[in-house]
Amino acid sequence: MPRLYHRGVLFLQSILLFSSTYCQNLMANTDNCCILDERFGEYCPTTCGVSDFLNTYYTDVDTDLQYFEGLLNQIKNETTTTTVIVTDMQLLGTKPQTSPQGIKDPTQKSRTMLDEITRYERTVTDNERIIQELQDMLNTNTQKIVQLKQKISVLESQCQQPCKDTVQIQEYTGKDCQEIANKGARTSGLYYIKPLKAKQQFLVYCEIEPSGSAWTVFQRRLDGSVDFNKNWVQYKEGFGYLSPTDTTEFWLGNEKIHLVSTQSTIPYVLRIELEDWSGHKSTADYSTFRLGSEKDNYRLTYAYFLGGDAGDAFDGFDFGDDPSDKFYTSHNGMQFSTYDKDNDRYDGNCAEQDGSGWWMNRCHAGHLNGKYYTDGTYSEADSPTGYDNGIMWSTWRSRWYSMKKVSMKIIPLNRYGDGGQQFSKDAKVNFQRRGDY
Ligand SMILES: [Ca+2]
Repeated sequence: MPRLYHRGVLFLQSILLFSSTYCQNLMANTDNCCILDERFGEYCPTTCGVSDFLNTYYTDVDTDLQYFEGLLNQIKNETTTTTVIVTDMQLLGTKPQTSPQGIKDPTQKSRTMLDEITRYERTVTDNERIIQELQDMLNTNTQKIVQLKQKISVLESQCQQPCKDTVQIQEYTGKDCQEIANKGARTSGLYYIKPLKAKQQFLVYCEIEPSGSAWTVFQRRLDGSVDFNKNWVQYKEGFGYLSPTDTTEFWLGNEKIHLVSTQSTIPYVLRIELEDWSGHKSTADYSTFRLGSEKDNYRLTYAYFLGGDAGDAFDGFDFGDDPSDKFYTSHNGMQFSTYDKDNDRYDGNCAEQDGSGWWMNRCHAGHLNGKYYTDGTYSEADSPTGYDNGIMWSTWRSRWYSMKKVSMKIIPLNRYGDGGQQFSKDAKVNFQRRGDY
C-alpha cells in the first residue's frame, strides 16, 4: 500500500527532525532527560547521538566483552578443576579411614596369627617327638613281651616236670665243710655243720672239690635277686636263700661266720671269687681270715694277702682323690657296719650311704655286698647318694663297675692249694714258719 508508506515515512521523518531540533536545543538535566552521562555531552542525546555514542564506544565494549568472556572461560576452567578436586576430596572422604589405629589392628592380628602358627608348629613337633617316644616304648614293650612269653614257655615246660617240695640235705655233718669232706663227702650241696662253740647246727653250702678240699661258702651274688641292704640283725642271722645247686643269693650270717672262722687253731683262708659281665674271672685269697664276735662288731682280720688276679683291694686303693685314699679304704681290722649300726671311720654312715652291710672304713676299696648293677658299668647318677655303691673290687675293675658274680668262702689252711689252687709253695712255707699249722 504505497499511500500508507509514503504518509508513514513522512511522519517518521517529521518526528526525527522535530526531535533532533528539539533535543539539540534542550539542556539535559535530571528532570527532562532519562540518560545522564557526560560522554553524551551536555545535551540530551538524540537518536543519532545515541547511535554515535554507541558507534564511539562499541569497540571498547566489544573489547571489554571479549575480556570478560575470557575471564568467564578462565573462571569456568578453574571451576571445573575445583569441581574435580572437590569430587576427589569427597571420594577420599568416603574411603575407609587409614588412621594409625587402623593400621595397628591388622598388624597386631597378623602378629597374633603368626604367634599362633608358631605355637601350633611347636605343638606339632612336640607331639611328633612324643609319638616317636611312645613308638619306641611300644617297640621295647613288644620285645619284652616276646621275651616274657619265651620265659613263660620255659617255666611252663619246667612246671610240667614233677615238683620237688623238699630240699636234699646231705647226711654228713661236721664242724665245717672240710670236716664233712674229710668224712668222705664228695658232693657239693647243703650240709648241716656245727662249729665247736655253736649252740646248734645250721645249714651251709659246701663246695667240695674232687680232691676232697671243701669250702664253706658264706656269701653268694649272681643275679641281684636278693636285696643286700639289710640291718644289723639280718646280717647277724643271715638272709637270702641256700640251694643245693648253689644258684641262689645269700649271706650266711655274721654270727655263723664268726663261729666257723674262730673255732680252731688252724687258720682259715678266705677266697673271694669275682666274675665280670664279659665272663672274666679272678680271685683274691687272704690268709688267717677271722671274724670277731658281736661284742667286737664282727671285726674283720686277716694275716696277709696270699695272691690272686683280682688284687688286694682289702688293703685299700689309691683312687687319686686324696693321699689318704688307700689308708681310709683298707678293710683289715674294720668292724662291721650296717645302716642301723655305724662302726666306720667316717663322719657319716658308709653303710647307709652305700646301701649294704660291710667292714666299712671311710668307706671302701672292695665292697661285695653292694648294689647289684646289671651290665656292670654304672655312674654317680645311678647311685642314690652319688657314691660308688656297686659290687666293686677296685684293684681289678673300676669303682664304677659292679660285678656279675661274687662269692666268699673259707677253707682251713691245711687244705688250701690241694685242689690245684693258686696257693704257692712259698706261701705254704711262710705259714709253716709262722707256726700256723
Ligand atoms: Ca660313721
